[in-house]
Amino acid sequence: MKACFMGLGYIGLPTAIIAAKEGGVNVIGVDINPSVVAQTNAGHLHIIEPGMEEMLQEVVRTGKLRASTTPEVSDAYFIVVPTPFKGDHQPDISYVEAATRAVIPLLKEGDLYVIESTSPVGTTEKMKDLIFSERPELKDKIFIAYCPERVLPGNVIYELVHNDRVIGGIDEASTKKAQEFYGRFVKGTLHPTNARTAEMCKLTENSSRDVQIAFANELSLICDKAGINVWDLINLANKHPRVNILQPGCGVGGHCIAVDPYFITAEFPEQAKIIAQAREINNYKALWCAEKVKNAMLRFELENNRKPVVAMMGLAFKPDIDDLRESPAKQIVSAVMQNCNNADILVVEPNVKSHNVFKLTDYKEAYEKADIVVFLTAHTPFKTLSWRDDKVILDFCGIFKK
Ligand code: SAJ
Repeated sequence: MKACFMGLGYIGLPTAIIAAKEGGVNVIGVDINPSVVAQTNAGHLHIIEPGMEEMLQEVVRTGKLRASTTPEVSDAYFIVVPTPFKGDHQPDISYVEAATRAVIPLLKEGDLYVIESTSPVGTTEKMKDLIFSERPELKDKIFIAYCPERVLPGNVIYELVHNDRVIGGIDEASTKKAQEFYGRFVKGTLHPTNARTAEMCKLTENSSRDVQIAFANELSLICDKAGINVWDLINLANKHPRVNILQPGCGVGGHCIAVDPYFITAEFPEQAKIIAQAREINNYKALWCAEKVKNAMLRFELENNRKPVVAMMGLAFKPDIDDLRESPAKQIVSAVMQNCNNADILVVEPNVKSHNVFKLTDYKEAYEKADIVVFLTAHTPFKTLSWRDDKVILDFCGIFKK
């Protein structure tokens, strides 16, 4: 079995590696970026994922995985490219289409074609029509399916193998064929459905989490006004056997949860009211946090006749990772720095050695020096610090839960 993975990013590359290592598949990994191809062939992991580089080195050494800028004739093709936005949060499937066009000339009878990229509902059917318009002789002779991933960045090696997956073919034979392939390395259950449901399922999962986080963030805004500790409140409400509220934070970041809901709102604006509102609340929370910091700085200056030293604790989009993509913490730090009037801002991110924009300070040193401490990301080391009454502490991510 030879498989061609179109896209060697945060999902494509780990899936290609695991398919090669655990699935006994000969993999050709394709990326349009020659540097990604060169690094992959050299056994160097260009993404951030603990434990993955060793696995890459093994599959490159044993010849099970090779990277290239062009696809090759295979038995199965996987489209794992980004689906960004164009204009006003309208999903752009042009990369999916370009990757599909690149493999169309290589397809032969009996092949499997799978889209993994997060995609608007109907994308798999669109690509099916594109394939058959170019290669009408393959109609009913190849297998086409949609199979989204659901791995959590930072825990990809485990989750790629153990998570259940949803597999939706354009017909039952396609679903079965895709199940057979994923069964080579997935130990979780492979749930069969149709392509449209599988597409919507991926969008639903991330929208569901976004809505739940928005609920927690909304509670934090209400509690701030009402003089109630939101952490205590949620803890107590969660003692109810059927209540399970998530944690508020400084916004929602990353490339998935803050993005995927727009794939639904763009297509179903009349129906997707809660989903759209959740996006607004989670975006607003970051602006609200930045305003809180600016107000605290102003108050400090008025009361002390000098500018404060401010420690901004955390840049990553979530705890204990070094991934700063689409991070609300980073957005808040930038907003505060733009408005700081020369106040001394110490930026802390213990998971990153250096940054091209921010000069980083050790977390203990920053905590010691600062008049105002702003907790943005709940990194574990921050939890070793003790509460200080002599500082203004803005705890947006529940380090002290005060
Ligand atoms: N967050 C909160 N409060 C919480 C939980 C999370 O504010 O109680 C924030 C985080 O700080 C972060 C954001 O939400 O800024 C997203 O983090 P996350 O851990 O919820 O999710 P991601 O983006 O790392 O991964 C998600 C996962 N989806 C779900 O949990 C439904 C993952 O399983 C998906 O594979 C991934 O998106 C993806 O690739 O789609």
